[in-house]
Amino acid sequence: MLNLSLYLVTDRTLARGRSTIEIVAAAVRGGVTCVQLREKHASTREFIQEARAVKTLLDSQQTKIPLIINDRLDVALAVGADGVHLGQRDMPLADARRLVGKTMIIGISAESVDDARAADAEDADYLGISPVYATPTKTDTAPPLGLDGIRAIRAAVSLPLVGIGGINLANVAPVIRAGANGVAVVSAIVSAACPTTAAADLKQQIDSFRTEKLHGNR
Ligand code: TZP
Ligand code: MG
Repeated sequence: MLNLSLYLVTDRTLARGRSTIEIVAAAVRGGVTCVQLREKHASTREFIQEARAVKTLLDSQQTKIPLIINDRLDVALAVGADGVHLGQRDMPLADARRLVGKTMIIGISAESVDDARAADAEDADYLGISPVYATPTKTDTAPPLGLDGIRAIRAAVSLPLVGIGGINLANVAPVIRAGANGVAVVSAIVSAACPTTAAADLKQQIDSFRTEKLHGNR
């Protein structure tokens, strides 16, 4: 079962000089349940090299943590990653699915209810709801969907939902309460003084709200 509760998305430019592998290792110690390697400026060769290194690290963990590659199905295939994450301007979901069938997890960024319905109809494995809050980390986003956007998408599809954009310890709880299965974060972990503590604190918040939901306390 895919656990998307705390989903790390990497960004080497926000890591304060630390390497991506260092950040991923620290975040894994803190309890992230999924890792997306996001490289916007690396050459294909560098991207593959880094993806292999992250895969080796994740494969050495006792608990299986899936590796998802941002944008590039070819890189995901080359390194035997668990999945690929595609935005609305990346390779169309139908083409990606035709190329890899059900052998790979395919996540899709949904910027609207229409995007969510379309990805659901074409058999996405999960949706990134993007962006939930305003964020300086990605500048070409649609306007923030907010908690109402999560509720609307939750009502429209039954796929697993991951909120992304501007999420941190102070605002994570309402995202889960609004119906997201998990949250994806960049700066809240990658730029933290201690990525392990940052991940552990977020995980604790998320798990406590997920448990509350399971027990019907709210
Ligand atoms: N996609 C939508 S918002 C975003 C991405 C990659 C950036 C999220 O970064 P942060 O630092 O968690 O706001
Ligand atoms: Mg993309």
